[in-house]
Amino acid sequence: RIAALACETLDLEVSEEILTVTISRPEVLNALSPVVIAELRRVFGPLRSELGRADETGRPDWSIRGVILTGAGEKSFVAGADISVMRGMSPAEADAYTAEAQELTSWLETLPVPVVAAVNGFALGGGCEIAMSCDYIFAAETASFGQPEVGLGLIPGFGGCVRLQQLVGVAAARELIFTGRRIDAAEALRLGLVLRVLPDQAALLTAVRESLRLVARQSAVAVAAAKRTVRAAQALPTDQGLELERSAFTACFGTEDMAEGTAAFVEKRRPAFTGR
Ligand code: CO8
Repeated sequence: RIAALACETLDLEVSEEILTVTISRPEVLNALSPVVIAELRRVFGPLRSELGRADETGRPDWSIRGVILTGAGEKSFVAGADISVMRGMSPAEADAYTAEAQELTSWLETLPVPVVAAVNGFALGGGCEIAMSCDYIFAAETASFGQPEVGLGLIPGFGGCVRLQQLVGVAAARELIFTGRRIDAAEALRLGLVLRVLPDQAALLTAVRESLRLVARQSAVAVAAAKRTVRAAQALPTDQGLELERSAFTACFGTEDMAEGTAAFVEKRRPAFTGR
């Protein structure tokens, strides 16, 4: 149903339980206009509330086990917010635009399945920021990253001041944001912004798909609980994080998947998970 959504700026494809969302405005290096943000919201809003939800028979919807977010073409992932549109905005319009965009990044973080950014080229400004709201980033060797907003008289407004320091530490985040300089994939890997670098776009998409195929073999309900717990723990002191983890861990003992996964281990067979 998601793949059938008609979008002007997104290509949607579902294959082997993996949804690929390709931001496609190649003429402006896939810059994020308000239309792109609105269309991403139309995809991820419903997906967030539907995935994992049980139907009348109690069967949860795990028809999508992972999402790939990428950009069309080889040159760019996303070259930031659309500067031509943004420059005409009033402060009130900019506030509404950023509120919608920021909420979208929270949706990506709270989607009950992993979202992986496949960064094929430029990931600048809002492009770097949307990638950082994914669970992890794989990049092609030709990718580059940066927060160039200060060169436009702006600051990162799509989560960059918050998430970049979580990934690379506060000093590196400050230096990148204050200078606006671009870094290549190798430096992004060294800093911890990127998890893996692949030689080209084809290898990149294969590697991301492989990672999500591995996820799809695990218990969906356990992966969702793990994603939820890791995110919540980021904002908590250690003791409270441990408490939260314990209660999420204990809750797994009430799932069919825990009974199945542990039985399969003892019986030396592959588990047949139902996601319940
Ligand atoms: N917005 C609008 N148009 C763009 C953008 C952009 N962000 N990036 C590129 N384009 C357009 C260019 O204007 C050009 O159009 P045209 O052919 O009509 O002249 C076309 O894309 C191709 O770009 P270039 O000719 O510039 O290609 P180059 O290879 O020479 O350069 C660069 C590529 C280095 C990526 C260069 O285009 C560039 O610097 N782009 C802008 C990068 C940038 O500053 N991004 C940050 C924007 S601000 C931001 O993201 C704030 C986020 C916070 C709010 C988010 C809410 C969603």
